[in-house]
Parts: sequence; structure tokens; C-alpha cells
Amino acid sequence: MRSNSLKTNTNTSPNDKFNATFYIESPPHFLPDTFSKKVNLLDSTLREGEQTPGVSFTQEQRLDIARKLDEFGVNMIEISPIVSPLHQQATKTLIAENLNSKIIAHLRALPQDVDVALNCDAEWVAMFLSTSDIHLKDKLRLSKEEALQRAIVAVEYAEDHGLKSRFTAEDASRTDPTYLKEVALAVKEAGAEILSLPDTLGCLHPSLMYNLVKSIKEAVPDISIDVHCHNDLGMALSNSLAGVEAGAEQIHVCINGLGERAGITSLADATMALIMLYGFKTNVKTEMLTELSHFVSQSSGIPTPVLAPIVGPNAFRHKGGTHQAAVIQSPSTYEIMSPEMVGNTRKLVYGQYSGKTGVKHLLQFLGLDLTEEEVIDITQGLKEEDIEDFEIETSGKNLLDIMSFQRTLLQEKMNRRLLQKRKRKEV
Ligand code: HCA
Ligand code: CU
Repeated sequence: MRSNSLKTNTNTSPNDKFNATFYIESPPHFLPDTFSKKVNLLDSTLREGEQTPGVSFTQEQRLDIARKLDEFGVNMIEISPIVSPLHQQATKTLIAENLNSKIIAHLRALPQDVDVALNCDAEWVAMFLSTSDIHLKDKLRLSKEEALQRAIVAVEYAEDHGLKSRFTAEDASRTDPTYLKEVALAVKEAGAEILSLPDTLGCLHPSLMYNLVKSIKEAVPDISIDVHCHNDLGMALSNSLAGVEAGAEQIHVCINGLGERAGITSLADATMALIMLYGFKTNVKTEMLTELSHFVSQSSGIPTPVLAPIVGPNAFRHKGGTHQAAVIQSPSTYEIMSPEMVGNTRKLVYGQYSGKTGVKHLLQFLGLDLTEEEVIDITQGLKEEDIEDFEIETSGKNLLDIMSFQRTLLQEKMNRRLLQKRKRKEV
């Protein structure tokens, strides 16, 4: 594995330090030789994401999510037309819209399912069939030979009907490696352009995912590989990246990491990891990531976690006094990317952890002209009084509105505090 240090792109001159759009300070930057030159993103929020227990999008939400994903710039959008007549209709409508993102119809490896995709005028189908011993025995009751035949028949059927196809070897991570190679070769010969290698149970370690993808790449060099990683051990992103390092061409993601059980790789995490860690060139609109997360959080009823990377409300929130002092001086001290780059906002949180520099910044922000002694006094006051954290937002789309609103509120609060302090001193 070659390791290069990424060129620093800081934009932190005193005047525009809060307007920086991109910065990173020397992260590890891995570009292994096997790394695919082009890494695509397939979003499965409308398929895997809708399999999240409790989630069922309305038809309007389905169409809106797909249109937003298209605007964002994912390469493929996965949806399953076999779930219900409404899903079939949504698939048909989206295909007819001729978006830049390819619509891929996800279905079982059965000719009658492929017919449903044909009825939607699909260009792409993704046919899944389990290949692991445990799934063949306990779920499908098929022999390896029968499953292989079923895969070939379905892929040939799609091919004969002019469809481009992907074959998913479900539970690939627990499939006998020799059999998996046999399946990969067979579906390739039957016409599949893409092979999806899902870690269906989220049970792989990144080095195992790397080996899995590499061994299939070596055995069947001219099939494009997708990785689809579940998060049961919190390894979805790491495993996806390991797959990419081994040569996978496409990562499956869901907005907010939705999906069965613990979900799959999140769109925001995968996008930014590819950009920040691998210097991946992309045309995606990263500034839409937070909005996409909010939209899906509203539509799914599953809120964006407070601690979610990139799009979470805490992702650019700074609280500790030393952190704030540093961020005020230069945001890149505690941020590897600017909030604007991903449509999020920076917030400084005040309370008992505040330090003098942060408080001074707050008071300047409020337009209060105080002496050094008073600044120290207020900082001390924040520590002594058991007050709840409060915050100011120092970046973001509606910055001016937020600032003037906050200013009024905070000005009152701080003025009251100052008056109290002054009174106490006079007594
Ligand atoms: C499923 C299983 C799947 C398929 C992944 C894929 C998995 O719900 O159909 O088609 O690439 O995790 O194996 O989501
Ligand atoms: Cu899955």
C-alpha cells in the first residue's frame, strides 16, 4: 500500500477564516495500486433504506428523494418494483424522468421478477440470490448447482430482453470462496456487467473484505464490483473502503445509513471519506449532504443522530475553551472540512467549559465593548453559575438572520449577567 500525504488546502487567513470552504491538515492518504480510478455511489435509500423497520415513504417522498439524489449526483438509485404496485409505479415514473442517475430495479433472480422491471421500461436490473451454504440450506432449500442454474437463467433472461444487469451474491461474505468464484464467472458469461458482493450480515473485518474483493477481481477481471456493507459491527464504512481499495468500482449507501438492522454505509460518510481520505475527484454536490439527511430524517421519522458525522448537529459544534480559542483563530485546528462544504453550520457552545478567548469572541459578536477585567469576570461567571449551555452559530446559510436573532437574545442575557456582576461588586 502506498501512502502519500495529501496537499494541505487551508483557507484560514484572518479575514476569511470563517468563510473557508475546504481544508484538511495532512490526513493519511492511501492510494493503493488496486484502487479503482473511478468510484461510483449507488444509493439504496428507496430499497434497503425502506427496509428499515418502521420506515415507509409516501409516493411523493420516494420521488422527491430520488430527484434530490439525482441533483446531488449519485451514479445509481436502487428501488424495488416488486414490493408493491406503488413501488412499481414509482420505478416507472423515475425511469421515465430520464434522470442523470441510473435507476436500477432490485428484484429476485427470477424471470417473473425481471418481467416486472421490463414493465417499468427499466434499463438496469439487480437480481439477488443467496450463495452461502447457510442461506441455500435454511432459507432457499436449494443445492449449489440449482442456485447456480437459477442465477444463470435469470441473468440470461435479462440479457435476452435487452437489460443491463447486476447479479448480487447475497451473503457473499459467508459464501464458500470457490463456489463464489464459480458463480461470478457464470453470471459474467451469462451477461452480467456488475457483481454485487454484499456483507449481508455485517460480519467482515476490513482486511477480509479486501481479500474477498481482490480474489474475485483476480478470478473475474472484467466484471465491475459493487460492495454493499451492513453495519452490524459498526464496520460498514471501513469495509466499503477496504472493498474500494481492493478495486471495487461502486459503494452502496443509504442516506443516514438506513437499512435492515443496523443499516448500511451512510451516503455522507462514504462521500466525504472518498474525498477527504483518497482525494477522490467527484462532481457530487457535497453541500447538499445535510439537507438530504434532514429530508430523509423527516420522511423516515428517524432523526439524524446528534453525533452523526458530517451531517449531525454536533459535527461542527465546539465547546471546550481551548477548542474554541483555537477554532476562532483557525477553524482547521478542529475541523477537517468546513461546514459549508457539506451544508452544515459551525456553532460555539458556551457554558462552564468556556474560556476567556471564546467569551471575548462572544462579547464582540454581541457588540458589547468590555474591558479585559469584565471579560474575565463573565468567563468566571459562566463557570460559577450552574447555567445551561447556550450557543452561537458562526457559519451557515441564514447566518445574518440567525446572528441578529441570537444577538438580541444573548445581548439581553449577557447584559443581565453584567448588571448582576456590577451590582454585586458595588455591594
Ligand atoms: C436484500 C439483501 C441485500 C442485497 C444487497 C445487494 C444484502 O435485502 O435483498 O443487492 O447488493 O444485504 O445482501 O440487501
Ligand atoms: Cu443489504
